[in-house]
Amino acid sequence: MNLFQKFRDGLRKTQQKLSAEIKRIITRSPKLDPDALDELEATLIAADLGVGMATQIVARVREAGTPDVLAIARQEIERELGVATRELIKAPRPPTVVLLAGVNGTGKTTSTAKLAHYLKEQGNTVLLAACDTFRAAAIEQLKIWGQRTSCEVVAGQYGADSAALAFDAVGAALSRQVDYLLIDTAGRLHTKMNLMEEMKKMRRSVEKRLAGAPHEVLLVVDGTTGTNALNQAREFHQALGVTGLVVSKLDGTAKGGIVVAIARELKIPVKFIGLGEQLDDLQPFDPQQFAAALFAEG
Ligand SMILES: Nc1nc2c(ncn2[C@@H]2O[C@H](COP(=O)(O)OP(=O)(O)OP(=O)(O)O)[C@@H](O)[C@H]2O)c(=O)[nH]1
Ligand SMILES: [Mg+2]
Repeated sequence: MNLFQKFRDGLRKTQQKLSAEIKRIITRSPKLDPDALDELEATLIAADLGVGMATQIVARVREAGTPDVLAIARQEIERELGVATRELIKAPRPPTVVLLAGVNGTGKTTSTAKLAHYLKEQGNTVLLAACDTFRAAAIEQLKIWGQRTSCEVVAGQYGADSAALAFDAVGAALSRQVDYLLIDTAGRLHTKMNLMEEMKKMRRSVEKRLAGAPHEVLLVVDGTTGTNALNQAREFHQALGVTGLVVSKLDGTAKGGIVVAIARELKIPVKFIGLGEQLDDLQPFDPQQFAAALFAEG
């Protein structure tokens, strides 16, 4: 399946809702009178594209005076987000260390596994670190993913110091000469200062073991939580210096436009999007393909 088809399938809920609503608006008012344009704006906002993006699309539709809303929306999104795929940062010398962070249940562990799968498909060796030593069964969960992806997992005991474990995991990645080390961490609310401090400590301890690491700090946000994801991203970024976002669970929502709002409002690139629960459901974010899939006919 090509990337467009994957995006298309994963974003089906959002796409179908947008397409049906837009069709209804145009059928009722082919010349798009002011009421219809207001309705169009509300429809775009309801898909979580953000007020700014929605206003911009509606302004262009008004100017153009054509009912080809889908094409205009695609163009505007592409223009806003650019066309390039955002690649994962690679260390000048292996291992590349990737730290995954986020609030509880956003999809960190699953995304860690999917990312391992993605990197292995490209011929890399990958080591996983189970630095969620807090939640019951978190270590076993990552070990199962390790088996499924044929990746070794560095793990400790529950209650162990996650910063010390991350330090050791970097050491293991160095001595085993793997290409990538992916560090799964415990879910934490961005408003809980002590937990954010713990995360900062983990970051520092990774850097202490290997200068320049972590090369990527990926924040995993749940795409179904709408604008909450934006607030989380701001807080985590301030504390940790987030280098990229993973927006998960876009297959489970009709509000997939949130990716556009996030990419537009934060100066942090969306690197991957999660479109399902299987290993190959994490896709590099390609704004052009995304826009085409979101505003497709039918
Ligand atoms: N539909 C769908 N489900 C997803 C996606 N990503 C993760 N999930 C599901 O979301 C649930 C939580 O995923 P986890 O990876 O355990 O989340 P987590 O952030 O590690 O959770 P904690 O470690 O408890 O904070 C699981 O049931 C996953 O299968 C996705 O892209 N689409
Ligand atoms: Mg987890």
